[in-house]
Amino acid sequence: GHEFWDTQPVPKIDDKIVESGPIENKTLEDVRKEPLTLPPAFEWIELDCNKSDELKEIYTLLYENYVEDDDNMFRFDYSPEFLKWALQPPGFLKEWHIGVRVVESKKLVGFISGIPATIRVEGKPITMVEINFLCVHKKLREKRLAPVLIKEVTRRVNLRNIWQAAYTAGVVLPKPVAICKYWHRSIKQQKLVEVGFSALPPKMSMASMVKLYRINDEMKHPLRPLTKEDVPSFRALLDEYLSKYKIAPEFATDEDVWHWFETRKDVITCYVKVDETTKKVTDAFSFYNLPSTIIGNAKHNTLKAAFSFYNVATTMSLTELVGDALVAAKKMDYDVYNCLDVFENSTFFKDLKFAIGDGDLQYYLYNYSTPTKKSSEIGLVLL
Ligand code: MYA
Ligand code: JJ1
Repeated sequence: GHEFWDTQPVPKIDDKIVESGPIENKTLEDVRKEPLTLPPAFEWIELDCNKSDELKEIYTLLYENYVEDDDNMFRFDYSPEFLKWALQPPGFLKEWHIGVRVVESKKLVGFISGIPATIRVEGKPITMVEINFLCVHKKLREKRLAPVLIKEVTRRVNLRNIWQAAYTAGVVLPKPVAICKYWHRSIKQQKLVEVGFSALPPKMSMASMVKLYRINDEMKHPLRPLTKEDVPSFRALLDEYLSKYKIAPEFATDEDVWHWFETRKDVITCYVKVDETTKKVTDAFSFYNLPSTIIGNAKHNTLKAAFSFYNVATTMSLTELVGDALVAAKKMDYDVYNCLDVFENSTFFKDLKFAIGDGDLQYYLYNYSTPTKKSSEIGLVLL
């Protein structure tokens, strides 16, 4: 049983869902006006990502306590600049960047965040919050602090008259709308083997492995970084492309697109191909930078990973486009390129020599039931 999740407006694990819509309908009057009660040693705070010391506190909590792989060999290391980008899109609310401090020491021991987003579910745009970076300090685990953080963010979102959320997690909860797999493309073979990210196949030498995974030095197509001038046509391309998927974001303004796709060093990379005569964007790849701390390795401290974000191909195959993304990632010194089996991504895994990972990513909606989706019907990537 799920003591907490059983009380929430989410489908039960074995519900068979045939129609789409909200699970419950509430109004502002139903929403509690005071913050949830924390145990007396703790207090609620709002974190301001524009203050470098507060941003650094979030960074440090996550650096030491956030998501690890199943064997506790790697832990995500989201940089402060990345967190600022992820938490401050147009229309963000500081009141949704929620921390829990120890009253006496002022130490940050819990965090959860929300950002506003419009998500289309089977074509219908729904105003939602995207929840991410839920984290409880390792020393305070399994004390039911996570449900309090989740209820407090829910309350603050509800107070803004928003009743649905989207989130992803590596764990299975009631009830995934889709179960997706991570796939990985090796770039720096030797290092990946040395840190235990990949195993050298039994009958293979390092030299033949390096040869197998060789990547060109130059891109095959004339792609260059996205500029502000490209944004209106890129937004149109993206919007048209995303409308094919059963769950996908709506980038409502040029400002949104520029926020999410402007190249920011060590955060996000976005390259486009522009038609010479019409000046319209016809193709684009993007990936974000999410390194992991390598836990307890004498030789290497961090694994540099690029994560596939949004890719749209119209004048070349998706395989060729992502092939060029791999060229860019190699040039930028990444060790590995990671990708979910969302979108049409499964169509290029074999040709581009991806291998399946040992991690799943479950997609969830809060207070919205809709039939279970295949991973290829998902058009949403959360950070
Ligand atoms: S996913 C990333 C989550 N973070 C990590 O994995 C980092 C490392 N782990 C930790 O920091 C802790 O283990 C966490 C749990 C904080 C995850 N999502 O306090 P507890 C349920 C939702 O005793 P702890 C991301 O950020 C668990 O099933 N629920 O446990 C998206 C149990 O409930 P139940 C989770 O280990 C987050 C209860 O918590 C998760 O100390 C989306 C136990 O609580 C999880 N990842 O802390 C959040 N893990 O008894 C939901 C465990 O019922 C948002 N649990 O089984 C919902 C929408 C809200 C907004 C709505 C607005 C309309
Ligand atoms: O990165 C992941 N797995 C890797 C490393 C495994 C280390 C041992 N557990 C992996 N490697 C094998 C593939 C290899 C690739 C190169 C070529 C040869 C083969 O499988 C996994 C994903 O697969 N990552 C995680 O488990 C991290 C957590 C994922 C859940 C994220 C939840 C985020 C929530 C945000 O809201």
